[in-house]
Formats: sequence, C-alpha cells, structure tokens
Amino acid sequence: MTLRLGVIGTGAIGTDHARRINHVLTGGRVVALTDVNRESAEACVASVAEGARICDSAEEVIAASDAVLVCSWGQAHEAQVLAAIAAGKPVFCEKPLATEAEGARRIVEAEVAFGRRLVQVGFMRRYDRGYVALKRMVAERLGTPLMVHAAHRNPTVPERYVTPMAIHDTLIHEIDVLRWLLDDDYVSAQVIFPRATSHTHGALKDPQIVLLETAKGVRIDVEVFVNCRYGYDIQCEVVGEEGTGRLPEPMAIPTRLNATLGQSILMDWKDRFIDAYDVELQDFLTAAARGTASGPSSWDGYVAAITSDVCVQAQEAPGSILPISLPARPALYD
Ligand code: NAI
Ligand code: ISE
Repeated sequence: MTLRLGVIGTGAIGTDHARRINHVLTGGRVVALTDVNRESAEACVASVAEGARICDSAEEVIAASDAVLVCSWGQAHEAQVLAAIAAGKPVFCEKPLATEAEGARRIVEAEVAFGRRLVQVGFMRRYDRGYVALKRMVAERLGTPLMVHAAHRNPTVPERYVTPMAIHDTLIHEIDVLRWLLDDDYVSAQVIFPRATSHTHGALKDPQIVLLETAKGVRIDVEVFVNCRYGYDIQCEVVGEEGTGRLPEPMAIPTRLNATLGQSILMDWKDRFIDAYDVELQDFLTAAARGTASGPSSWDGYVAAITSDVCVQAQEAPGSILPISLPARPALYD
C-alpha cells in the first residue's frame, strides 16, 4: 500500500521531508502540498515532489491525503494539526507542536476526544543512534544520573529569529530529548545571560544558559548559542554516580595535514541528524498505514511546550528560578 501524503509548508524541512518520502523511504508518495508562498510550493514540486498537486489551503491538502506532514512555521501548527485530527488523518508535526502550552493542550484534548493516537511530533533526536546509545548507557552503566551538561550551537540563524525562539525553536530539542534520556520530568527552570556575542542583534540575546532541575533532582545546564559561527554543534554529557557518558560526535575523517591534526565540523542541522530524520519519518509512515501514530506524542509536545513557556518567562526575569508543574497524563499516552 502506498500512502498518499500531504505536505503543509514547503520551506527547508518541508522540502527535505518531501524528498525523503519520495526518494528515500518506502510506503508513501507526496500527492498534495501547500505553502503561503506559492513559489516555495512550486520549487518543491520541481525539485523533489514531481506530480504533486499544489493546493490553496491546508484543509485542501488534508482532504486530498491519507496522512499529512505539518512543516509550516510554529505559530501555524496548532490550527493545521487540529484540522488533521478533525479529519481523522495521521499527522506528523514538526517541532514545536505549538508555540505556547495552551495550543498544545487543545491538540491533546482533541486527540483524546478522537480516542486514538494520530499525532507524531518531530523530535527526531529520539531516533538518533548516538542518543539511543547514550540512553542505553545511562540506563545500564553510568549509575544514578546526577547532572547533564549540554550545548546547542548553531552557526547562524535567520534575521527573524528573536530571544524567545532560543527556547521554543532551539532549546525545545533538549527539553524533549533530555526528559526522554533521563526518564524524568522538569520541576524548575532558570535562564541567565552571559556577555553577548557581537554577532547578534538587539532583538536576540545570544548566548543564553538554561538551568533545569528534574523531579528526581538531576541538575541540567544547556548553553544555547545560535551565532557561534564555527559550526552546528550539539553536545551532551551525562554525569552519573559511576561514570560519565557523552553523545558521540558525527562521523568525520580525522586528518593529519599541513602540520595540523584536523576533523571537520558540520555546518547544517539537515546533515547532523540526517539518519534520524529518515528513521522518524519511516516510523510515521509505518504507523500511519495502520491509521495511527507512534513515537513522540502530543503529550510529549505538550510537556515540552509547558516547559518552554516557563523558560520564556525565566528569560524575562533573568536569574529567577521558576517552578514547572504538569497536569495528569491522559491514559491514551500511557
Ligand atoms: P522555513 O521558513 O524554511 O519554511 C517554512 C515554510 O512554511 C515557508 O515556506 C512558509 O512560507 C511556510 N508557511 C508558513 N506559514 C504557513 C501556513 N500557515 N500555511 C502554509 N505554509 C506556511 O522554515 P523551516 O526551517 O523549514 O521550519 C519549519 C518548521 O520545522 C518549524 O516549525 C521549525 O521549528 C521546524 N524545524 C525542525 C527542524 C528539526 O530539526 N526537527 C529543523 C528545522 C526546522
Ligand atoms: C531549527 O528549527 C531546528 O530545529 C534545528 O534542529 C535547531 O538546531 C535550530 O536551532 C532551529 O532553529
């Protein structure tokens, strides 16, 4: 069976996911797509989604497809995911599920009312081989986890990227993956701002340090630095009672050249997690063929959004430690 896929938002990741569906993975074909910028939709069809129909709205895409990928900007996700749930269609939603917790809560409520999982959130790091191996190491070898030191560095970001996006666009990956890695939830957050880089602008404080505390007492520090210039660099070290474990670097050839020891660093998120994106979307296709969804759920997207809202408040009161509290988890997500 070949699933008819729809893509809503055909920018950087929408087009890359359309390429995956049509040219890398099995079980799906992009038949419909839309973008508020029609030229972007046309470029997607011409480059990777040959034969797909360009639609005028997300609703038209949903009607024409068996399952959909929501890859528009974060503010648009809620309405598009709710429309897919209302139509009973499996939906893969890029992170964040919603830019604020209230939006994510409405999605959880709609899915619970529908009575079956339909939503997978694009937290692809859970599918990354390095993170999967680190999780196993934490569970089996390192002893009780005590601390995590992490860094999320982008070489640059677009001009429209502003201070809160360091949380709901960037840190959101650590918020989800560290909770999954430790099998724990957060209870407090604090944000502090070191000296700013001269490579930022007035609407973006960069870098930032986010301190999280979990219910089991693990202390986490994450450096978010989105104008670091030198590369796309994701670091994570877990300190346990018996030892430490570190996220492996992506494969690269160590060189000895011109009297220098060298190893290149990737520049683009598309390359850093390329295998993880493939595995997460194949997982989506497999579950969607059964009319459902697996992997990171709306509940995970909601918990991430609650945590992210508190971190954004903490940005506005630098140094303050703010509590994070979660509602009870509906049985659908057990
Ligand atoms: P982008 O700006 O390259 O593409 C977004 C596209 O969505 C644009 O073409 C825009 O015209 C379109 N769009 C915006 N609002 C729309 C609406 N209401 N209906 C239809 N189209 C709409 O952005 P990018 O980098 O592709 O990001 C898209 C989403 O994917 C964001 O939520 C972002 O956080 C997420 N993302 C996830 C990544 C990951 O590592 N999992 C990596 C990059 C992005
Ligand atoms: C982007 O949207 C992503 O999701 C990337 O994975 C992340 O590293 C980057 O900071 C975001 O802007």
